[in-house]
Amino acid sequence: FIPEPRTVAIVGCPFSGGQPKLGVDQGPIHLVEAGLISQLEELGWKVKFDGHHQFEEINAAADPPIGILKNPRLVSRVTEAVAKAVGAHAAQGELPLTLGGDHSLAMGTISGTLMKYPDACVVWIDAHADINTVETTGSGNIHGMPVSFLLGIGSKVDEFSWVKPLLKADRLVYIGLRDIDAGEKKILRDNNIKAFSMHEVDKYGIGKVVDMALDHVNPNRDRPIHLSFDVDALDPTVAPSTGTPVRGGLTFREGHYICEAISETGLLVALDIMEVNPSLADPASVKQTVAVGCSLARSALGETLL
Ligand code: EXY
Ligand code: MN
Ligand code: MN
Ligand code: MN
Repeated sequence: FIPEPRTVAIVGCPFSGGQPKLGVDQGPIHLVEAGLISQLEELGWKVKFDGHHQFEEINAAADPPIGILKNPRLVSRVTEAVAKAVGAHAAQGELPLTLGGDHSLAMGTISGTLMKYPDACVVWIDAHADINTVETTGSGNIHGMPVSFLLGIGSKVDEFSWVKPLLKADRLVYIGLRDIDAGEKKILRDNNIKAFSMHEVDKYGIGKVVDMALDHVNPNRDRPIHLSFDVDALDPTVAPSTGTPVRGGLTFREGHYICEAISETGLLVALDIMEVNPSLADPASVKQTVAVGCSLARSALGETLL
């Protein structure tokens, strides 16, 4: 789907409004400063980067909660801008690589991908399902909700009317889950959404899990793939600098294997690296987490071990 010369467009999103911890907005800045652009050029990609996105600011006073949802206007406007940016890069045949920032951004990135590729499937790598609705969210943090908006489940919020329910439940698959709210478990069951938790990773091994995941969303290996990778899917010993770490996660190799296997399909059209928070944990842990974010991106974009 990506014509030669293969071009990756970096969409740097210094945004933290989908959750309460400061610092995740610095994730994209650290990833770029760690040398991500030259690393991707070394893999043979043409890299477009015109600076991190500047988002409109809406102060808290002008953005009171809607129901339980926190920062709703800010999250809506930022993610709508991201959808347009990602959609425009995809329309030009470029592969958008969105650097977060919190995972509410995926409401924008996946909307943008589906504008250009309506039959795309989504592979969501995360400790969490991020599928709470307005009815089920306990926190009101929108980074725990983007998938429900993309699927069009739960009651609608006017502020988010721009999000079209373009994602079908059978075009979505999860790997790495281990911290799912009760309401989310019911949503996954009721909508027949395929999910490979850490239990299945332990049971079958990551190779078989990725095969099964792709067999589900992409049986003929002909649909475009959007890979949305939350670094908290990795074990906290591997990616410590993230806002909602959960023990028992993917190893370094399991995380990279997923990216390599998707790269091998030749079907990747968009990539998100999300939830790197350089203000959490000690400097060595920050450096390690940022380096892992870069190496996941390289693996997804074709870096091989041999
Ligand atoms: N399920 C919890 C909530 O909805 O607040 C935690 C969500 C964490 C989401 C992180 C980004 O993946
Ligand atoms: Mn751009
Ligand atoms: Mn997430
Ligand atoms: Mn997560």
